[in-house]
Amino acid sequence: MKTSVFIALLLGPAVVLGLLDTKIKAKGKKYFGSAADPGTIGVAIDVTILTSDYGAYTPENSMKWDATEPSRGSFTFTNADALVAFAQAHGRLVRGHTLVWHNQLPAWVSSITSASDLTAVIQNHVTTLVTRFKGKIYAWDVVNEVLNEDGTLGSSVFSNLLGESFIDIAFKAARAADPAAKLYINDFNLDAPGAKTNGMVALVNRLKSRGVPIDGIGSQTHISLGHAGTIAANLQTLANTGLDVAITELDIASSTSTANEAQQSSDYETVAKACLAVSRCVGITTWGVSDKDSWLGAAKAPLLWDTNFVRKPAYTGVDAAFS
Ligand code: 9MR
Repeated sequence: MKTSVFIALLLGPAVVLGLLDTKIKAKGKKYFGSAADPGTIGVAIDVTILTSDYGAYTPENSMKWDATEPSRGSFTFTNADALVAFAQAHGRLVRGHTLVWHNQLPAWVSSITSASDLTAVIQNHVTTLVTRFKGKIYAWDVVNEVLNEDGTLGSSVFSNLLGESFIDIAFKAARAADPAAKLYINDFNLDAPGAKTNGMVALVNRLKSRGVPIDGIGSQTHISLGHAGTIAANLQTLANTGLDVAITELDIASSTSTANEAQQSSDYETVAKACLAVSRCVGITTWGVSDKDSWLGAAKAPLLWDTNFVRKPAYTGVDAAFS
């Protein structure tokens, strides 16, 4: 074992300073969560951190369409089951991610050409996943990243064949399969005012006016340094639709330079305080535990623990917000 890892195991996340989830709950929120999957729930030090500091898990990839229905009508749940079982064993929440998304979508879905066929496929996919985990999922990201940056509906097999109605179809199927699960629309670049935020608010208002069963807006919050200051007001703008809001995939792209680590710590504190300041913000999920496993790559150092699983100034920033 590398000495640094040994020291991290000795001094790091296992001990009493953890508990961000406990602290955010003391502030009236439901959870402080992380993305997780086989690559982390199978690693002892990740498990230590996931269970000391995090109260909710979002499967980073294992509930996506390519992972769960790689060929039509043939479902595979090995990794999704493992994540849900891990959460249940530790008494934690799960955010299901994601039912309908144009990425990580098998070719057999993209090549559908009939609206009625696609409707049946969406209904079967959503119903099968939501039913399998009924009662075990706090919230589902029912649709993900449906908007263009200008706030209009993005192009996908779903929108191309069904227009906006694919969103209605997915939410209605999800509600029918698990009436207790909170149902979210999830997207990125909802961190500041502008066309995309306006488009999201308008879309949510249309969905509500059509009676679509929607409970929340997920703001992914993949940001870079210095862009945290507009988040509280923007979360409030989203919450003014009357829905819950959540920060669903937080990370802050940076580097390991000391100056950047200090700015990142301040930015994390600002984001954490933003959720606290918005009464409809239910919780915060970071998109992973350590920089070692971030989708952005370790050089961007975007998370709360470094590649040796030592807490960073970013962690201290979140902790300060909750303390
Ligand atoms: O973190 C995920 C990464 O492991 C996958 O390769 C990638 C593939 O699309 O998806 C990443 O997670 C994304 C999430 O599901 C939706 N919002 C953007 C996230 C980062 O790309």
